[in-house]
Order: sequence, then structure tokens, then C-alpha cells
Amino acid sequence: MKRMVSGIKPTGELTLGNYIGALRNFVKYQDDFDLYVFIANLHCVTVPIEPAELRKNLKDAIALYLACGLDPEKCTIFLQSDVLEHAQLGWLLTCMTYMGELNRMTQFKEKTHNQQDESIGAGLFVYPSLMAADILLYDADYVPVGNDQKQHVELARDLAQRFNNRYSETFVVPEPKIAEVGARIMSLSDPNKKMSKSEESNKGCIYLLDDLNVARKKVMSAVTDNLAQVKYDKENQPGISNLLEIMSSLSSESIESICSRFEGKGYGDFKAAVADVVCEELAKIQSKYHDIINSDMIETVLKDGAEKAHKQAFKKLKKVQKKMGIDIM
Ligand code: AQP
Repeated sequence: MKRMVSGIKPTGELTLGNYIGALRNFVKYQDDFDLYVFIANLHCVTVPIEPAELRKNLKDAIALYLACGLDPEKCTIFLQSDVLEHAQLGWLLTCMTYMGELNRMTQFKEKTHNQQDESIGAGLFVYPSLMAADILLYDADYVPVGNDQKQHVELARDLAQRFNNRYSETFVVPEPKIAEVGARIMSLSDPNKKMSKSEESNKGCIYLLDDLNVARKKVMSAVTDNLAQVKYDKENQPGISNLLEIMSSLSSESIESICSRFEGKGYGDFKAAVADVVCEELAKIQSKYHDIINSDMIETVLKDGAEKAHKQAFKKLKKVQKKMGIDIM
């Protein structure tokens, strides 16, 4: 079985973007791949966050992983900080990463464009090297990501190749795996921006734990256009195209079929149908989430997951230390 590794950083509540672009695909992949999915808690502290809020987000995220259908019998689920090798390999790879590479990262530029260097945390700058370690520790063949993370997987590939060339064959060079539909779900209030959990106003972002009435309202007030046609045209109708992507990925109905079903109908009808599909999906997830969050399942899953992940990570880190000459035996 080919191996796949991915993670989500719960800097806030998980979003519909995380679900469509990542989680939902993990659930499909767990049957065909040896899947490792982690909660990227070390990545959460690259920006200031309240400890109580972070703790709640982490617990919710694990419960949501399980509620969305990840099965600990089929895949390895763990907390990144429980496997200490992530931080150490992260440091070693940081030392092999060039400033120029990190400077080119569009996520870094987007997240810091209004800030002075003096107030930007160094962790935010170097986190792509830690992400490379997250992937390379497990000899991942594939990394399922949304479009926004593709550049980071490219860096992991470059670092794997750089290490292999310098110290001999050690790492598998991973490939990004990007779904055709839903790789970049956009904000409902500004369809030219990605739907993000750290968005300032939360009107454009549907959270997986949103009250269903709130979620419905967000869809009904999504920004569209005045062209009065349900058509997939990202350039001229980014709002409608985004709603089409959301509906198509959640219902598995093709975009063409949705467009022809809504030909001649108003945006109100179309939005109501999108809201129905979104709320139906959220309702299923939330009902499972409530059962899980009140059980002791989370603790057991994380303990078993960390043990299994650690075995693999420990072997790989030892190999790396030996090749770099930082061990003495
Ligand atoms: N809007 C999105 N559309 C499609 N995929 C998305 N992903 C995130 N947002 C969307 C995918 O989810 C996985 C985990 O991402 P993450 O939460 O670890 O980091 P992120 O991409 O930085 O997400 P946010 O919500 O934008 O977080 P903040 O606001 O904290 O930076 C990845 O595979 C990602 O592609």
C-alpha cells in the first residue's frame, strides 16, 4: 500500500473549506492508502493563540476527524507534538532550507503583508520546513492537500532531494495529491479570497460546528453578481462558481448538471438548494461529533496513534542523525 500523510492545523474551528479540501478526501483515501493524519498543533503556535482556545480547538478537531468518518482501525490519527521526532527533524531540515525558498512562500506573504518584520514570528517564516519534516518522517508517497498548500509540498520534495543528494538516498520524494473539485473553497463574503478559519469577519466562513440556521444564513447572504445565471465562470462569476463547487463536491452531482437544473431560476432558489446540501452534511457531522466529544474515545485514539507513528518516525530520525553525523555511535 502506498503511504499518505496529511494534517490540519486547528488555529480556529475547522471550516467547510477544510472539510471539502482535505478531511472528506482523507476519509476516501483511508481505504486505499496507509494513511497517517495528524493534528498539526505545533503549527498552531506560529501565531499568538490563547491556550484555552487552542486546547478546545484541538479536541474539537480530533472529534471532527472521527465524526467526518476517519476510522482509527484504518488509519493512524495522532497529535503532532506527541511524536517528538517532528520537532527535531523540523530543525534539521530548517538548517537545510534557504531563506530565498521561504521568502517565496505565498502563504507567508499573504499572512504578513501588512506587518513589520519586527512583529512577525520566526515560526511563521520557517514552518514550511517543519511541514516538510511532518511529511518526510513517514516516507509519504502522497500528500493530499488543497491548492494553497501545494507550494509547501514542493518544498518538501526539494528538501528530500537535497538531503538524498547530499547524504545518500534517505527520504521518499512525496507528491501532492489535489482533488479536482473543491481544492480551493472561497469565502462567501469575498469569493476572491480563500475560505479561512482566521478570516476577520466570520460571515464568509462556514464552520463545521456552526448552528445550522447560522450556516444557512451565511449561504443565503453569499456575495454573488448581477448576471442572473447559474454558470460556472470563475473569472466573471466567482461567487456563483464557488457555490457550485461547494454543492457539487458535497452532493457528487456534476457542476454541468446543477447548472442545467437551475437554468432560468433565480439566485434565491439556487442558494436555498446549496444551503440544504450544506446543512444536511453539517447535521450528519455534528450529530456524530456530539457523541464523540463526550466519550473517552479521543484519548484512546491519540494514544494508539502516537505509539504507531512514533515507531516509524523514530527509525527515520535515527537514520537521518547517522547520515548527518550528529550521533556518536
Ligand atoms: N478554503 C479551503 N479550500 C480547500 N481546502 C482548504 N484547506 C484549508 N482551507 C481550504 C485545506 O485544509 C488542509 C488543512 O489546512 P490548514 O487548516 O492546516 O491550513 P490552512 O490552509 O492555512 O487553513 P486556513 O483555514 O486558511 O487556516 P489559517 O486561517 O489558520 O491560515 C490543507 O490541505 C488545506 O489545503
